[in-house]
Amino acid sequence: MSTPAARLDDGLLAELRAIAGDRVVTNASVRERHGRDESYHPGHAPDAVVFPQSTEEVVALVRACAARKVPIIPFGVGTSLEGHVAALQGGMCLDLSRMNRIIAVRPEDMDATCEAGVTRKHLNEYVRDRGLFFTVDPGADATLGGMAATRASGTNAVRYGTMRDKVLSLVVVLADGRVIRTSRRARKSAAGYDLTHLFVGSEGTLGVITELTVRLNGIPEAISAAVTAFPDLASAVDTVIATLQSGVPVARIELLDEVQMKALNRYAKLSYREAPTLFFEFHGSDKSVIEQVETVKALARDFGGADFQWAARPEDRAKLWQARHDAHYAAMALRPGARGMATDVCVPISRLAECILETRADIDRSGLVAPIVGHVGDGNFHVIFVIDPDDADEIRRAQAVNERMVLRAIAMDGTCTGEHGVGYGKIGFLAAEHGEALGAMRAIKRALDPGGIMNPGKILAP
Ligand SMILES: Cc1cc2nc3c(=O)[nH]c(=O)nc-3n(C[C@@H](O)[C@@H](O)[C@H](O)COP(=O)(O)OP(=O)(O)OC[C@H]3O[C@@H](n4cnc5c(N)ncnc54)[C@H](O)[C@@H]3O)c2cc1C
Repeated sequence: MSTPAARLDDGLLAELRAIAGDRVVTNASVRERHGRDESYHPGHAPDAVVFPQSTEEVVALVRACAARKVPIIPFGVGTSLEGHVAALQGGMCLDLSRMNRIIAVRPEDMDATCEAGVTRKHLNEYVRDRGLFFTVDPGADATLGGMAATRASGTNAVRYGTMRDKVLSLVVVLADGRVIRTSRRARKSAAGYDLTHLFVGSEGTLGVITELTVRLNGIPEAISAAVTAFPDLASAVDTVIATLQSGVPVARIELLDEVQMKALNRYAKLSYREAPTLFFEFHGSDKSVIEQVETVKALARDFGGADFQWAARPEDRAKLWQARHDAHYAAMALRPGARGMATDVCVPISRLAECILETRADIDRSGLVAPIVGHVGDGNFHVIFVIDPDDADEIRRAQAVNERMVLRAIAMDGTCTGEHGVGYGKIGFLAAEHGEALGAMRAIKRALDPGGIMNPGKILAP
């Protein structure tokens, strides 16, 4: 694969300005903000940030960069966690946030077509009055384009699926400026290669997503949430497995370990028990929610879960889930001045208890501060290492625990990342996970981006 060496020079800058005018920005603070995500990975500022307003503008901007082999890094709102938006070789950052029109909502088909810069909260506010919601919830108010590009999921994927399940069709500007639509709106299709799912999870390395059609769901008649603490991590995870095996269509089932619960209590002035805890949410009719709750309550009791705290009113539920979504920032607050190194793995559910327990023991042996939280219904969990960014030894120890955790997950037939993606942080693990299949991925990259200009240095090492 050829490596783009070209920098964005004054000649190209003039061309970009002829296309997008004063929406081409070279101010240092804007460039720096666009070269880093929410992770601990060092940022790399792009040479310019451009804010396109239409697919046609994206085409013109991509063509201008492609002609000079200048890198292009698509950008949503920068909430990714593995160094995804770092401009490792400089180039043009394409910030899609001004492409934020909701083009169509079709209640009868339960889908919506949006520009890539629409955020999930924006879409949800827009469709709520029609009794619909967009289910994928990674906590952060990310763009749909960024969520598709990272194959994001989050708390209610256990019931409703991830971006892989929710994206019906994409409009993509390829690395040479050609525009493709990956599929029609039909709920299913057997017509040719599945390009939609090729671009979902491609992290800006194959093209720029400018438009998405996503599936929506009906807002359930009844929603109820609950929190319950367990004597140890194994009992909490066993409750998850028993819940899934019993067929209860639980909408959310989240694990927070005792370190995370302590962090939450301190951060949000709450008074939860500082023990491994499960957060649940149940969706359905009034009758079915009551049935689900009773079943799970009985299962949890078998594993020592006690003191179910219920939240049926919307404001109480919002408070409960806010506490869950605050997990990252609560962990940071355990050590003022620290930075978060968030990492995730995912394993088959039957290996989840083993993987979490071995990882918890490894963290404890390392002497690091690192809560575990997880979308455990999917076998997915996160470790948030709370590290001193100036302490090289501490960073090294955290990276070593992370590496052991990832290799443990892969050895259990799991993956190095269930939802955060690869960026450049997890790039070193893909060979262990994919083996020969990595060669097929390289062939796809070469075919769609022969100049290697699309977000270079991500997913595949140059
Ligand atoms: C506190 C916190 C908690 C989180 N929890 C979760 C979680 O539970 N589950 C989860 O899945 N994620 C989680 N995330 C990460 C999640 O927010 C991001 O991965 C998100 O999906 C990225 O969207 P974005 O708009 O911020 O994209 P960015 O971060 O701007 O970009 C992400 C990647 O997508 C590419 N990209 C962006 N837009 C486009 C486009 N239009 N076309 C092509 N490529 C594009 C970029 O080049 C980059 O590689 C969390 C993040 C934070 C900060």
